[in-house]
Amino acid sequence: MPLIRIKKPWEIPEREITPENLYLNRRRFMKNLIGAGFSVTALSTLIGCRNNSKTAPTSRAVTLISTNKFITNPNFSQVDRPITDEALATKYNNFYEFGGGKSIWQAAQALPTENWKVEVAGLVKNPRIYDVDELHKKFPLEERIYRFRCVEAWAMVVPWLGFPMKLLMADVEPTSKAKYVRFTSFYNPEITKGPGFWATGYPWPYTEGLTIDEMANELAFFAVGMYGKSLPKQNGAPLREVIPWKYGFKGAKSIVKIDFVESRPATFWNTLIPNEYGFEANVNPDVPHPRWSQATERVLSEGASWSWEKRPTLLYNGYGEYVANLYP
Ligand SMILES: Nc1nc2c(c(=O)[nH]1)N[C@H]1C(S)=C(S)[C@@H](COP(=O)(O)O)O[C@H]1N2
Ligand SMILES: [Mo]
Repeated sequence: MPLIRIKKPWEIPEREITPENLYLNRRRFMKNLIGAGFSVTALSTLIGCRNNSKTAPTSRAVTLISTNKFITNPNFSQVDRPITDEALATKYNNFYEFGGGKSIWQAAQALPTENWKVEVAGLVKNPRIYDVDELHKKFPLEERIYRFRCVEAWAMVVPWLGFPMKLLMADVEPTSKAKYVRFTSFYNPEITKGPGFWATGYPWPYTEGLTIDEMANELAFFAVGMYGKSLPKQNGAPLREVIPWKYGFKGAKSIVKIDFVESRPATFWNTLIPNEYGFEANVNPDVPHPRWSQATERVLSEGASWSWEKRPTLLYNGYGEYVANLYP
């Protein structure tokens, strides 16, 4: 006879908890709330209305990429664990522009991805404004199965579709002065108003950055798709960064601008909470986050996160053979 177990109060909220934001909840939340003129009643109403991902229909990813147009890169055709279910990877997201919980996938459908342009500027010989469709044609798409590790200690495995960043670098030709690159995500508070009240005072738009050498690394990838289809909006359509040896927050979604610059750019999380989210942010089991250990990770699965399989965290997320030489 199956055991009927009543859910403990902490089981349900845990899936929705966003540790990346807890500090802010404590420190800024009330301030922002009051600043924005919201009452505590308004807040509880909003939280109560949040959609439950379990009842949501399957992904609305648009299939724009024809399946015979890419090959799986043989160097990245498998990892040490199974590929995460598409339904999980597309329903459990961090995309703060659309809300502070994990169930933002419906809100993210407001992202206008038509006629998307990506501007490449700064210290390059050939500044360009790319059409996303042009990118698809210009750089041969390949599939790469990468481990993904969020700084919050959950992990997944995703078959991304895209092209190595070094191909775009070769096209725009950074000058010798360029030492860093900054990626800027789409931001329009009229559209991305999911979080509304609590995002007040955040350093929008979302930005991230790499050194030039990191960008030129074989692993650094621009994804335009996942699971053989175009990227769903909630996963950062139509173009996002994928940096598999770094924590997930380093991978800006829905990129509109790429700037090559001389000095280290200010980035979203590093500006907000510098002692918790460093610029480099390489996955490292021996460097704990100030609020939790990074020694283990939990494999994104069905059900409550305390029940997910725990695995030891790998240095550089297991990609040391490609990237350790960047950090002597
Ligand atoms: N623009 C933008 N990019 C973002 C984020 C965000 O909030 N906004 N969250 C980051 C974090 S913390 C993670 S873990 C990954 C999550 O990607 P996924 O939702 O595809 O799993 O996106 C990263 N890129
Ligand atoms: Mo994250």
